[in-house]
Amino acid sequence: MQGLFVVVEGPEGAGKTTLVEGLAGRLREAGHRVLEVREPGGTETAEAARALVLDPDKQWSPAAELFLILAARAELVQQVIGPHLDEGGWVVLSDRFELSTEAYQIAGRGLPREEVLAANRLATGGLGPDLTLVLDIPPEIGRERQGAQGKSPDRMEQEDAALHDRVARAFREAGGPGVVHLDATVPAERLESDAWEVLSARLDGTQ
Ligand code: T5A
Repeated sequence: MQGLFVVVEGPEGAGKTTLVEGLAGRLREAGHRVLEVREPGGTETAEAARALVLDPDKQWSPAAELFLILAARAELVQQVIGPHLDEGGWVVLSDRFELSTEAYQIAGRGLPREEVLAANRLATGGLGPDLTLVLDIPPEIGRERQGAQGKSPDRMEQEDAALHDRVARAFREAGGPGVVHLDATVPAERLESDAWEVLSARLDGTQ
């Protein structure tokens, strides 16, 4: 089997991290080698960029925010994701990737699409997911779930509801090769089994 790059995407509090953990467990039980990463993050320098970009006490222009995220992505792809996929046999599961840039920096912040996509290509060297699972959820339900966790909001979570509505719409309308939408308003166990159905079919090569 060649390496398979799978990304879980969606608005804040949609259940991405919970789903990535659940799918990683199922994949390991099925005998697959799995690498779990999150974006931004996944290397020492990418985690440093994440801390800067999500720090609620810092202010960044939209372009500076983009470049911090892409700096983190370039490191993660070059140092971690690329080498694992090159080895073959690995399933890489990422909590967010480039669709988040389309949703937050292009739809949310209003940065110009073509320039952002070109900069992203430079950061990734053209590497993109084979399968993107988009968790569909109204932003207010995601916010409620996050609120119930009692964590203090990061810089993105403090943005106004209008930005999060644009982000959520971009995720809802996302399409193209390898993009599959899942209803994330259902209980976590149900979402995991729906996602597993899609992923295992992809692994079997039947989709
Ligand atoms: N960013 C990122 C950009 O702006 N551009 C980019 O290009 C990239 C890559 C990253 C931030 O960076 C920004 C976007 C983000 O603001 P993050 O922590 O990865 O931050 O993203 P969040 O969405 O903030 O992560 P969360 O951890 O808050 O949300 P998750 O991962 O979607 O949700 P999860 O699994 O942690 O679950 C949240 C709560 O809901 C419960 C869980 O138990 C938990 O309490 N839950 C459910 N409850 C009911 N039903 C279900 N199905 C549930 N699934 C989980």
